[in-house]
Amino acid sequence: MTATDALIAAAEAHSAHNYHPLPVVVATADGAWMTDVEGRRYLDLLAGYSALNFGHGNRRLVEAAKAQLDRVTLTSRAFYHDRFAAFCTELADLCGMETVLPMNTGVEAVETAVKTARKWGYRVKGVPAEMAKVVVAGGNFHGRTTTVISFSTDPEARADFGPYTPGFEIVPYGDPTAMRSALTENTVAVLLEPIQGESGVIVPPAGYLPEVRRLTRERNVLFVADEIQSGLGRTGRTFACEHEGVVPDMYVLGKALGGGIVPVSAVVSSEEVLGVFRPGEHGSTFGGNPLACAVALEVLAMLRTGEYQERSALLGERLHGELSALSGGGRVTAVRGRGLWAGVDIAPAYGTGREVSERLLERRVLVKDTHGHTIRIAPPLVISEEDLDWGLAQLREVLSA
Ligand code: IF1
Repeated sequence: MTATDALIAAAEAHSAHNYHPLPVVVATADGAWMTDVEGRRYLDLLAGYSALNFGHGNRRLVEAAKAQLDRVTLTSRAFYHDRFAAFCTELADLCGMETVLPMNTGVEAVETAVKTARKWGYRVKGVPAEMAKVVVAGGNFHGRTTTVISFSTDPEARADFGPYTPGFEIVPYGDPTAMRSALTENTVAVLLEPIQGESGVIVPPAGYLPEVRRLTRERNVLFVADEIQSGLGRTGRTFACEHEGVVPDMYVLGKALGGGIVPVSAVVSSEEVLGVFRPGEHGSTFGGNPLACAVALEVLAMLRTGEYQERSALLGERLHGELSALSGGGRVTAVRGRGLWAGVDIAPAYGTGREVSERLLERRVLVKDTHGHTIRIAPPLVISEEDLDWGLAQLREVLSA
């Protein structure tokens, strides 16, 4: 029995089976590469679902974390700490907004956004108590808490977790007419991914996001953009909304904000919106902790120059150019995405997304399948051109075998 087999068997024996991982056991990682317990190196084209935009073991981020580890790592929000003001100021500045509420995981930030919108609805918009509605899109993925899966349209994410939280309307993604019809005087927010990740990297029709922006402004409804996966350089811009010239009322951020080192998430909005909170009305043990702020401050410094966004845009052209060439051969039925982010639909006759992922694993390339016949490609933004080309060559080989 190899070390890989032994470690997989032990993991499966003592953990809930809420995942079906590929049979690889990672031991170390650096940049765009991970090394398994047998010493085999793999090109990481998943990057922790965009939590690793800056690559594994990014020196600037590791140094920032190490320095903070020897200072203070947790104070709770019962006290201030000396990284907190800079984190909030710099993050608000990156977003072009005023106020930050820090949390840890993405879904906590989504829950915070829903609570904020509801409270704003009651205290500012004047929606009658308990009547607030939030409009979401079919095919959404915003996390896995009970409230958030209450408005999921994915049976796997939702089944047998009821009773579900009320107060959500689901409309088809990309349909402005349906969006317009769904907005009522009790609607407090529209919550959308600017590009739907889990659904298969679904880019909405041009003009959709600007129309949602227009409608929500016209009807005094908060436009909440979940940029947890699409944001922070992934699509070639700081935020995916920028591709359509849209600025939402609220950004929901996570994943790469923590540099792939610590969970860091946040809701960023105006003082009018986030000013609805009074002390004691919301919080989190680890939200905005010194270690999280130290790492996130370095992430923000790296994003401020725009170099990672430009790199994602440039390498994204290479990625989509190659994928479009592949889609001519009949094995790939569709390619979607922006920047260094793509969803690739595999022709059912050829295989499932899982089967393609397993064949790529044999060639030392790691991707993730989703919804049967789609694979998602999201390399660290630091991937070299030659590594990207090599990874795509393996995909070409797998699809032409
Ligand atoms: C898993 C999916 C991706 C997200 C958006 C909020 C969250 C996520 C747009 C919640 C998280 C993660 C969850 C992770 C796999 C991954 C994922 F397949 F689940 F859907 F990326 F597409 N908004 N997405 O993508 O953030 O609480 O997880 O920090 O659950 O396996 P979180």
